Amino acid sequence: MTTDSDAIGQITTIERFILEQQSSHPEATGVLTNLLYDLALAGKIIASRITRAGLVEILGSTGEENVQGEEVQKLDQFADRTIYRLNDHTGRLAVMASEEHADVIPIPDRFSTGKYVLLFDPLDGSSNIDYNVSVGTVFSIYHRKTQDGPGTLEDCLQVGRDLVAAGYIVYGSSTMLVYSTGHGAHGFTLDPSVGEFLLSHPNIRIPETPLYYSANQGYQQYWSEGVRRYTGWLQGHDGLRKGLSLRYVGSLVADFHRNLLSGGVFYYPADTKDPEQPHGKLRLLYEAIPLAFVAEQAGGYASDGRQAILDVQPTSLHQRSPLFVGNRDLVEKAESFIREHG
Ligand code: AHM
Ligand code: MG
Repeated sequence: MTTDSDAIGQITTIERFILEQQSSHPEATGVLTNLLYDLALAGKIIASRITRAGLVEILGSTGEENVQGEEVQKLDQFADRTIYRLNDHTGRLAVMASEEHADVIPIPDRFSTGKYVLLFDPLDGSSNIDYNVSVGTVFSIYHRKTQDGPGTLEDCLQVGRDLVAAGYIVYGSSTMLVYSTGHGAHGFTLDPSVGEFLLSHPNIRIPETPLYYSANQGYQQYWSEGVRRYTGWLQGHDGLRKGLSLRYVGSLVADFHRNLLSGGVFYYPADTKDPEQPHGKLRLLYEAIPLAFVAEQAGGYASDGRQAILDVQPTSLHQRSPLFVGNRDLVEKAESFIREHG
């Protein structure tokens, strides 16, 4: 990671940073600024609930009331509902879509619609919660394509190159928010004592010398010849270079975030283990595209093995895609192994 030395020593809240970025765009109306700020607020609310996750059995289980008299929801439902409720009434959005919902989420009739579209995975990797392992929220923002009225599916199925902003919040040993509006990728760490995200990683650049590769090698038998050979290459089997170390959390945001800061590649390839999911597990709209955007903004690259993720035209809301993301040269190497060996 490289940082702007100028910024070190200064304390910049995410609110100030977003406002300063807006001031370099005189045409900006502030709507995007407020939308991003509310996503940061969602992150704080979700983070505070996650830190109490282990107390669920003490405080009450799902469907019951906890000691504060609140209904205890599953955390992914809680995260989904939090993001929805912060955004349904603001007049900024035409429509939303979430990994937790089969269809697009309309803005209720009683509220006005706006010019942006918000897509999100409210709590990715939530199966890790029970083990106190990091999870994340991923979000993408587009301009609506339809002119006015309620937003539609067409507004949600946009190519990643048209993104206005994207980012994620990782709930780890600290809570961090990383986002980009197409002017670099910037990271903020939540100071829980004051409840503010503070700029900690300005202008993130993926280090040129990578440290890690990340994939679920337990599924290697289901991978194509090209992906298996690529894995051998990452491990240094050709003897030309030192192999990379393996790190795999099994929580996409955490795996992506580590490799963004350390250099490396994450991949979840197409596999044959589930004939219903020939394109692998990860969702193009909610996971692959937003992380591809952040990766490119940090000097990296993301591919489905054949083409840039950001160039793929989505055709359905919950479409799955293979994903290779990280240092550009490592991802391009995956493409070349797949071109040659399938
Ligand atoms: P989810 O959206 O149901 O949480 O699943 C996505 C998660 C990712 O966070 C992670 O990269 C992947 O599933 C791990 O899958 P696997 O257990 O097959 O390695
Ligand atoms: Mg997910």
